[in-house]
Amino acid sequence: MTRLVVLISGGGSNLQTLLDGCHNGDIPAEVVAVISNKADAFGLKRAQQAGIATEVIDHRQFADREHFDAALAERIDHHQPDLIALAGFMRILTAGFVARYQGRMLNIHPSLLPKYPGLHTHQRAIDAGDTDAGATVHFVTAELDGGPPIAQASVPIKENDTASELAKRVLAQEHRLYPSVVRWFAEGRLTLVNNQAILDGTPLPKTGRLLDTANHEAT
Ligand code: NHR
Ligand code: GAR
Repeated sequence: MTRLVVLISGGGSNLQTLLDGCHNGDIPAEVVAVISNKADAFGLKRAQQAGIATEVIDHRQFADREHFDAALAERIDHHQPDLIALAGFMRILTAGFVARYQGRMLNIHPSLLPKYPGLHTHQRAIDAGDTDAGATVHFVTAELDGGPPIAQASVPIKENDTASELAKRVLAQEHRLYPSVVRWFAEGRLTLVNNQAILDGTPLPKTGRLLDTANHEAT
C-alpha cells in the first residue's frame, strides 16, 4: 500500500478528501503522517480525528529555508513515504529538498497553470478579465508551480465575482481533482520521466488531463 505524507498550512479541506478517499478504499494508499508549518492549522485536527500522526515544524524557528527544509525532510523520511502531497502548503521549498523527492511529490495549485503561479491566483484571474479559472495538480519541481501538470479542472468566473466566491467554486473542483490524481499515483499508473508526466504509459499534454466539470453544478 502506498504510504502518503500530506503537508499542510491551513484548513486542510483537500487533506480531508484524501483522508476520506484512503479510508473508504477509493485511493489504495494510507496517510501515514500530516505535517504542518503552522501549529494552529485546522487540518491538524482533521488528521487527529482520523487517528493519523501529526507533526508541526514551525518555519520561524529556523535560520533559513535550508535549515527548515532539512528538518522537514528528516521528519518526512521518518515515515518512509512513497508519495508526498502538498495540500495548501504555503512554504516555498528549496531545490535540494525538491530533488530528494523527485517524481514523488505532488501539489494542488488554485489556477489553470501555466497561468498565475504563486499567490493571489483568484484575484489575479478576476483582474485580468478571464472567463474561467480552476485548479491544477502537478509534480513539484524546483520551479515554483512550474512542474509538469497532471490534471486540471476549470470553473466559470461570473460577473461581479469576488476572490472568495471564486475560491469556493475552485475548491469544490479541487476536492474532485486531487483524490483522482493521488489514486492514479497509488495505482502505479502515474510517473515522472525526464520531467514529463506519464499516465498509463502515455505522456500527458502540457496542461495535464482536463477533468470533466460539465455535469457538476459550479455555484
Ligand atoms: N516549492 C517548490 N520548489 N516548487 C513548487 O512548485 C512549490 C513549492 C512550495 C509550495 C505550493 C504553491 C502553490 O500551490 C508550492 C509549490 C507558497 C508560495 C509562497 O509564496 C507560493 C506558491 C506555493 C506555496 N510562499 C511564501 C514563502 O515565502 C509564504 C507565503 C505565506 O506564508 O502566506 O514561502 O501556490
Ligand atoms: C487550496 O485552494 C489550495 O489549492 C491552495 O490553498 C487552498 C488550501 O485549502 N493552495 C495554495 O494556495 C498553495 N500556495 P485547504 O487547506 O482547505 O486544502
